[in-house]
Amino acid sequence: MAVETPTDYAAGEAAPSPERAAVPAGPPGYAEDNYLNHTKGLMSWLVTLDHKRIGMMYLVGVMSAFLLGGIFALLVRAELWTPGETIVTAETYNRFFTLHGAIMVFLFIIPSVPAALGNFVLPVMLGAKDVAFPRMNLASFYLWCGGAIFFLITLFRGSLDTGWTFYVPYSTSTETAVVTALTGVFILGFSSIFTGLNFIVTVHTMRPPGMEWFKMPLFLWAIYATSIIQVLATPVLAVTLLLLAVERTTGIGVFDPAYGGDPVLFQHFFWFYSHPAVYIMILPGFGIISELISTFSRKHIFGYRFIAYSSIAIALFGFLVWGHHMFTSGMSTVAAFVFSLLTFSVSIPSAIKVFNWLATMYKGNIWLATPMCYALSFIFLFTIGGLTGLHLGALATDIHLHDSYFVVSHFHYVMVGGSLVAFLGGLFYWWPKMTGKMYNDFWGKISALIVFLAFNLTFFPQFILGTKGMPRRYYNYVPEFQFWHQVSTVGAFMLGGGLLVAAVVLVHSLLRGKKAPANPWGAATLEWQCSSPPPHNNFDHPPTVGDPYALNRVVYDPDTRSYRQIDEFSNGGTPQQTAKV
Ligand code: CU1
Repeated sequence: MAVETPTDYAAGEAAPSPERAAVPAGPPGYAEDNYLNHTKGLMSWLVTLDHKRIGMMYLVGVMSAFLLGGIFALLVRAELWTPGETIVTAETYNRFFTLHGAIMVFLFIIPSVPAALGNFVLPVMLGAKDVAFPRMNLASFYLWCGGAIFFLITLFRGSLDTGWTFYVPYSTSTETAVVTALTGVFILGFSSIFTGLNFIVTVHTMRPPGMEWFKMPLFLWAIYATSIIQVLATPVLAVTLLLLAVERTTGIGVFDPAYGGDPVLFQHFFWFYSHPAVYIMILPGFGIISELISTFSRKHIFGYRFIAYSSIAIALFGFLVWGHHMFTSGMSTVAAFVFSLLTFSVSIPSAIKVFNWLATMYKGNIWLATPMCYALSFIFLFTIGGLTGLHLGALATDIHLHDSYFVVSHFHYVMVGGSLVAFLGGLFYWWPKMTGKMYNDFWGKISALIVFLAFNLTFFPQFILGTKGMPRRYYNYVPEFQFWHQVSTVGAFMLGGGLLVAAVVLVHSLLRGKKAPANPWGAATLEWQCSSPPPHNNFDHPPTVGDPYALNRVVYDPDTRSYRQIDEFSNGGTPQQTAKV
């Protein structure tokens, strides 16, 4: 994909107002001495304790995993172009969809926002120098690498064909490398627990004076709620996988009926983690969207406390609904009814967020920069994902839709339309802060548009297929399903193209982008008060802690052609106010 060399890479390019126009090279706020060049050499990165560098290393890691998982997704869609064999055998196909799911869930989505973006942003946004335990932070990263290595070994040791859920009894009998993969997930679990623990302690102990709980940006509330789930739920998965590995290697009966075990027990244990894990994957995305919607609507976030409390509510309610994955596994009607009711109740805090975002945008001065395009895309796609969840949470319709493509589509609307799109929005939002470089906003928007259209083309047909009875994970299908499968496959390759455009835009900015100002978007949270990229210790001067959404206090200064906090104008000059609240 060739990207035309633009003449200007500044934030405000193609923006509606001239005040948001280009920032000249080397604007105020660009730090010549920053975390990227503070120390030099490969070793200075490998043993770094700087949360920003660890975040960047995570970013490289999770993006590599995303590329690998994406390749398997395209192989799955290519195979489904025709019924029966298109490119590979049924056995290979089972490996493809398993590896796609396992890599995407464990190596990409779970660490993407918290460990990569969160590591970089959380301390700076909080006004802290680093996380509470920098050494444990580095250890988390190396645990992630260890887990990734076990996944790579799995690929070369007979691969894995159980589905990412490792359901028994098949996972105790398949010839593929189940124990190697389980070891990988087990190690990744510890990486996730350590990151969560670190963030909880950081939020409790590292807040600067004035940063009260209800002055914390909503991204921090979301990361905090996510961390609680990571610490409380992940050990259950670890123990479950350990039991499965023991059963597989020693034949001690836990889950497999052939050894006297109970397979439904595995499903209970697995989903006791994996439903909350869905919130590990989506809650940080909610946090990003709250920041983007407020900043790019130039308005104070609507319903701050409701959004903050709803994150905590989702984290707690998320632990009570795991049974909705097993309505057809032989559960009593009473239990199924209770799980269904609780499932509906967890949709309330999610809906609260969506309504508050819409209310924030109402009468806002909306700036359609690349991150905002991803945020709007998120609201649309996540809402479809959420609403189709109601069909699956309702007992009667779930019997029909269970294990069909409807579930596949619902899950991807939440995980890709939700988590991935929010991740991309956050990446485009914080990219100038992380790298000190501005990207081409026009091509960024094009990537957001392609991703949005291609995503719907890929997954909307799957709702239709699922409703008509196409089961998930099947290699073969009846000829009447071929049309929608082909539409979906075309969409998937377009989606790959859209993501490639996004990647080219970002990489291109590293090579040719203009230097970023401290606050290219005019946001009011603390990470924009330090220079871009931030200095080694984040802040040269203690940041001014205030309302994180008081966008009327961030004004455009035409003399320096960048945004500034209003408090900085102490010389009596009247700054031009562009923020409308
Ligand atoms: Cu669930």
